[in-house]
Amino acid sequence: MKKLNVGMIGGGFMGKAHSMAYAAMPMFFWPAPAIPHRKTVVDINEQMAKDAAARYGFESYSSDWRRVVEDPGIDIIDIVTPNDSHAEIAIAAAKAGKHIICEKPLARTAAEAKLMYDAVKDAGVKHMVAFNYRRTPAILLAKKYIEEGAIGKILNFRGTYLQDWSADPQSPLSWRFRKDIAGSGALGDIATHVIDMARYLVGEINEVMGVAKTWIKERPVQSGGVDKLGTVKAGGDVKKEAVDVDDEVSTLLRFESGAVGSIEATRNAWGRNNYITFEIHGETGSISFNYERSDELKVCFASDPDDRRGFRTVYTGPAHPYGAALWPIPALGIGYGETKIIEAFDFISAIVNDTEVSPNFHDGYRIAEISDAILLSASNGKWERTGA
Ligand code: SOE
Repeated sequence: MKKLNVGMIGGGFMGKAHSMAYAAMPMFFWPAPAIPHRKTVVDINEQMAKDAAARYGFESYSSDWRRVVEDPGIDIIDIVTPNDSHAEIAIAAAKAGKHIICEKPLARTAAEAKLMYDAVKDAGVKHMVAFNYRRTPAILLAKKYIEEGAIGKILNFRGTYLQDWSADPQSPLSWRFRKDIAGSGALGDIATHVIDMARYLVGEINEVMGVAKTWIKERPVQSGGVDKLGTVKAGGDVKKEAVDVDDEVSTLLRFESGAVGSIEATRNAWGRNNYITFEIHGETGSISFNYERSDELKVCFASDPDDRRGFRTVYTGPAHPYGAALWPIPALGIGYGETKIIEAFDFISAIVNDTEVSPNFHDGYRIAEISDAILLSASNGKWERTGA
C-alpha cells in the first residue's frame, strides 16, 4: 500500500489531534487510500519535539521546520502552529512541492491568506484548511438533506459558537489574546468554524454587519509557551498585559442566495463548552444541530401531517455519510476525533486520487475576507461587503 510521509510542524493540542487521526484513519477507512506515515515532528523547543515524537508516534523529530519542509522524503506538511507562522511555513512548503494541511484560521488577515492561496495554486499541490467540524456526520447529513431539497429554499441560518474557557479574568494571556500572533480573538479562533459551516450549507456570504467586544481588557501574562486554554489559572499578584483582540463577536449575514442569518461567538459564555449550534429554516422545513449532542440531527418537515409535525431526532450511524466506516450502531458516540479522522481520510484521498478537497486554502482565504469585513463593520457600524 502506498505510504505518504508526514512532516508535522507543531507538537501541541492540534498536533495530538492530527497524529491520532493519521494513526486511526486506516483502522476506520480500509483499504486506506494510502498510509499516512508519521515521519518527522517539529517543535522549536528540542525537548518538546523529542517528547512529541515519542508520544505521537513519529519516526524522528527536529527543531528546524525549514529542514523538514525541504526534506525530499516528506510528502505532506501539516501546520499545527499558532497563526502567525502559518503563512511563512505554508509558502515555503508549497515552493518545495509539498501537499499542505493547515490548522484554522488559515491566516491572521485576508492579505496573508491570499499569499498562501496563491502559493499553493502556483505550485499545484493539494491544500486543505482544517475546519474539521463540518465533517461531523450530522452536519454532512444536513448538507445531504439540503441538497435533496428536503427543507426547500433556505431562508435563514442562525449559528453560534460559545465556550467559557476565557470567561475568568485569571485565564492567562496566551497567544490567542494577542493580535500580532492570532490576528483576532473569538472571531478567528471559533466564529470561523461557523462561517465555514454557513458557507458549506447555505453558500457564499456577500455582506456582514458585525459587533465586537473585548470584555476583559488585560490578563495575567502566561509563563511558558504552552497554551492551556484556561485550564491553568494565574494566581496572586501577577504581571498583566493588554488583550488586543475581541472576546466576543456577532454578525448579521446576507448570503449570495438571498438567505439571511447571524453568527455569534464568544469564549466568555459561562456554562457553554463547545456549543456550536445552528438552525436552518427553509421554505419546507428546518434543520437544527448542537455539537454538544453531536450524534444528533433534528429535522422538521412541513409535509408531515399537522398533528405529527415537529422536530424529530436522527441519530447518525452506518446509514449516514461516512457512517459505514465509523461505528456499527447509531449513537455510539461521534466526536472531535472522528471529525479529524474523516478530515485525514479526505485529505489523503485527494492527494492519491488527484482531486480537489474542501475546505481548501481558497475557502480559508474567503473566510479570512469575511472575518476582515466583520471587524471593519464592527469598527464603522456599517454593512460591509466581503469581497465575493
Ligand atoms: C479554542 O477556542 C479551541 O481550541 C479552538 O481553537 C478550536 O478550533 C476548537 O475546535 C476548540 O476550541
